[in-house]
Amino acid sequence: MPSSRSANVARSASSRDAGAGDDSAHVETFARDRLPAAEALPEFLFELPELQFPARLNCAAELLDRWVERGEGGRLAVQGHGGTRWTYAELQAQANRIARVLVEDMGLVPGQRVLLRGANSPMLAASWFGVVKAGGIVVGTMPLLRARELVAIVEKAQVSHALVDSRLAEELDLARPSCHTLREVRQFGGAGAGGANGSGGAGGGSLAPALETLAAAKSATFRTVDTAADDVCLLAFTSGTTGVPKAAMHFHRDVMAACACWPPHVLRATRDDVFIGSPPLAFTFGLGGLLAFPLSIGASTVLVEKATPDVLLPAIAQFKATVCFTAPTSYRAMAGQLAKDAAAHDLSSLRKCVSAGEALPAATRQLWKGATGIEIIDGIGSTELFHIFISADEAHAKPGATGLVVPGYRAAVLDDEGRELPRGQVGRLAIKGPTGCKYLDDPRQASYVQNGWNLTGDAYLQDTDGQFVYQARTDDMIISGGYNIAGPEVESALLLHPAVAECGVIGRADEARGMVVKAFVVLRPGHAGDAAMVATLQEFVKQTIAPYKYPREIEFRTSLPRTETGKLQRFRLREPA
Ligand code: 3UK
Repeated sequence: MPSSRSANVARSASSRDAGAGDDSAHVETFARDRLPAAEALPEFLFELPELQFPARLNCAAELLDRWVERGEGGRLAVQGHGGTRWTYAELQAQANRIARVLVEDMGLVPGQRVLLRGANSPMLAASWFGVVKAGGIVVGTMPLLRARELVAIVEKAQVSHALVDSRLAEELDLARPSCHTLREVRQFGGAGAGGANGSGGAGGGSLAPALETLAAAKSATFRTVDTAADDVCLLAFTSGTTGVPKAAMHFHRDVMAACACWPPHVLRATRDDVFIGSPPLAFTFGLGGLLAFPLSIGASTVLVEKATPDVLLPAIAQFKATVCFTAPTSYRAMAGQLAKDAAAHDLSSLRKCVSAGEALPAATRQLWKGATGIEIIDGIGSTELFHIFISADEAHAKPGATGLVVPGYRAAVLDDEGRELPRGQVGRLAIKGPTGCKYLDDPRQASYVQNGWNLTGDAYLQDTDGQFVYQARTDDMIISGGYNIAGPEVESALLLHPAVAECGVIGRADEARGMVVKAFVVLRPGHAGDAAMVATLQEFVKQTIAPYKYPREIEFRTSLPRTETGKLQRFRLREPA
């Protein structure tokens, strides 16, 4: 640890009421010291009775230990590739062993940041709980991140420890020379994992024994560190497009608050449900939907690696999954595959489907319903607020709208001066609730949080039914010839045309009109991207929505740039080809 940091820790430890692990000799207050100042925080609402949290709370104890203590340890908790099936007791035992490796072999002290890296798997889930049980702070990383992005994360979070799936170790190995705070790295899932020597597999330069080998030698018991409800347990990095990444801090309480709001009020899953889906556990959409939410009700989860649509469909059938979490484009692609061969996959177990990450086009909702009979539960969430705050269950689903505010939260549409707009008018979406934005030491806190509201950066309107209707990211509104045009509305119109597989709409700078609406279109197989198709699609949009919104330019592509979380990267479409 650099000496400047030690000095800082010493100073803050004496000046602060240490939260985590009062029973431990030493605690790092790095995260606590870098919380936004009180006046920069959003207003927090804890009105619901289920949001009355005790002062001491460790979310791993709530989500995992509790079931074993209650005699439910024999219930199935998590499944994965290669036949892994762990009960709550088995998952707890593995997490306990990993916590012991972290503390006894790797010297972890509560409050230190532990980088986790791996595709979704039972071992990644056990590692997540191992860190949180030991009072550490999880720093999740998206599987596709490159060395330079990992360096930025390690620096920002002052990461000292890492647990890495050996198949993703290479980029971290490349990053290592620039990661001065990173002292202890162990790999899991390698060829030697669980064996006697266990070098940790592929990643060069790693001589430490594999995590599984170290864990196997430990006792399966571990006393979960007694943390404060407002100790940080997670740093969730936002998928920002430029510059220094932002780290959204989440308390133990935030994880449990998320479990208490959207899941019981909108999703309404039961303890017999089998959850499955695609979002990585490094993304809070995945962490909630595929780990915290199922375990909060004693249900089970299937952690599938790289759950692209062609992997997810057979996995739903194989595991008889009942609740699915994925992004709109994934539902669209899966519906396309089912249209080709409906009998190829037995989806009869599936009963609830959740979409988030970007707006769900009405056409995609319709296609999925046609293919499966299931009405998708759409929901908007964010990394800053941990999970979904506006959503609609099957009965309230309204094509083209995101839904109603989730119990526990308040939502408003504000004008540029921060005044609430009447229904029907487009403005900035503003949210308050039990969770809220707390960036780690970041001036950008002041743009996300204003006057106690979390401003998500989305342009929305509230319709006469109270439903919130997404327009666009506020930066993505297209202003053309004096009109405001929301790209996603034009995309939704294009997606209704049978020749369109995928599309993205942006504003291209234009001398005469300020911006012109430009569409990038991926056609379904068997259609030609020629001048006739351009004219056909333009005419189709004019017949579907107000004609001035039609795309004056259409460019055909074979694919569109997307993030790992399924979001269209509009900024990349704006770059000159
Ligand atoms: C957009 C949506 C319209 C919107 C997320 C569920 O996506 C999540 O978090 P991110 O921080 O992005 C947040 C932004 O994504 N968005 C997400 N869902 C929708 N837009 N309709 C939707 N249903 O711009 C929002 O501000 O990556 C989603 C749960 C947890 C999450 N972190």
